[in-house]
Amino acid sequence: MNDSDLLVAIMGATGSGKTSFINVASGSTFGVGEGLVSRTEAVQTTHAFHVDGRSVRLVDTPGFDDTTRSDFDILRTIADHLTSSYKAGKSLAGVIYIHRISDIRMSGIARKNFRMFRKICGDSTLRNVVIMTNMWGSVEPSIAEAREAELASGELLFKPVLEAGATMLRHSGTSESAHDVLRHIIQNHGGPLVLDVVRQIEIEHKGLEQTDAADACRDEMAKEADRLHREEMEKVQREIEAALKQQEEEARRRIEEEIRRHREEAERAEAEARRAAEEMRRQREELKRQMHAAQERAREEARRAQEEYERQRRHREWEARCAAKRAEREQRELQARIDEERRRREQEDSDDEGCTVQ
Ligand SMILES: Nc1nc2c(ncn2[C@@H]2O[C@H](COP(=O)(O)OP(=O)(O)O)[C@@H](O)[C@H]2O)c(=O)[nH]1
Ligand SMILES: [Mg+2]
Repeated sequence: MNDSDLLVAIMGATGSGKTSFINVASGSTFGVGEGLVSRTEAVQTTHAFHVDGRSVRLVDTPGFDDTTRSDFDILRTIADHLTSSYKAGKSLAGVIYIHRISDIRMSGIARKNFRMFRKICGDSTLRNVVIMTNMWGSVEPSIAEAREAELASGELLFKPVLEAGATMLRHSGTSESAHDVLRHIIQNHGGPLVLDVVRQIEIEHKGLEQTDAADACRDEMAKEADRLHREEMEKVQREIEAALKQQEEEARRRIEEEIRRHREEAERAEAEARRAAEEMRRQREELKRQMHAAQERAREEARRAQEEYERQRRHREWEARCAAKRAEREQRELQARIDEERRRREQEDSDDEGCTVQ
């Protein structure tokens, strides 16, 4: 590497398009990530290429959202590289921070990357920092322009760095556009930039842990721990609520089941009572019917007995009449025999008077 090469560091979240920008600007073929999937990235520097007759090299840096490394590891990787370059006398001409204009809003990861970028650079170097927006082709131009204006005016977004000397530029995706951005940095180059993290380590002789960037890193990690803790607490809370809800649900189901059982029992008892009443009514009807039949039978029997009695009475009367007639006849016969006997005696007596006893 030639000492007169201008180094430009490219920073931004993973997936923001750092490597793509570097490839299109320098003709390199560094590996480009797929979407937002985080890849373990190292710091890598391109070969030298020319912009407006100046020899430029671009430094690709990992974003602070690597899934396999801590933010502190990433900071160490970047800081080690930058301090080595500084010690080797290589001149950092500027820094490009990339932000996707296609993002609907600035995500937590994007904000974290921006905060880390600010602490790594510090305020004094902002005069040659470019906030570069890309992916303009993915958004309706009017929407993208409105977003750009919002990013440039937001107190928590890019406004403070723009006010402190940084410039906001667009990258359309072509090498021309990439060179325009680099041209701005070259033209603005007024001597080597010593980033805060490098100054604190190499000039103030602080350990990496004592740098502002390390502080920011700890803040970020604390925030992350806080977020995870909050998420964990929210998850526990949700689980408790879900468990309570389930308990309530089960209690409600039990009560409903109890009510249903009671209702069924009541309905059964009611049906039973209805059946018993019906049975009683039926038995009463039957009894009435039987009583009626018995009365009928008794009346019939009485009628028959009366008839029988009448018949027997008539029969006895007839017998009595017969007996009376017979008795009358026998009396007459007896009277006749008596009369006969009397006549016969009188005859005999008269006969006896006519004849003398000898
Ligand atoms: N549409 C569009 N996609 C881009 C652009 N730059 C990068 N990408 C895509 O964004 C994804 C991440 O890009 P990459 O360069 O790996 O991002 P890095 O993680 O910051 O290095 C890849 O799928 C790229 O193809 C761009 O200017 N326009
Ligand atoms: Mg990359």
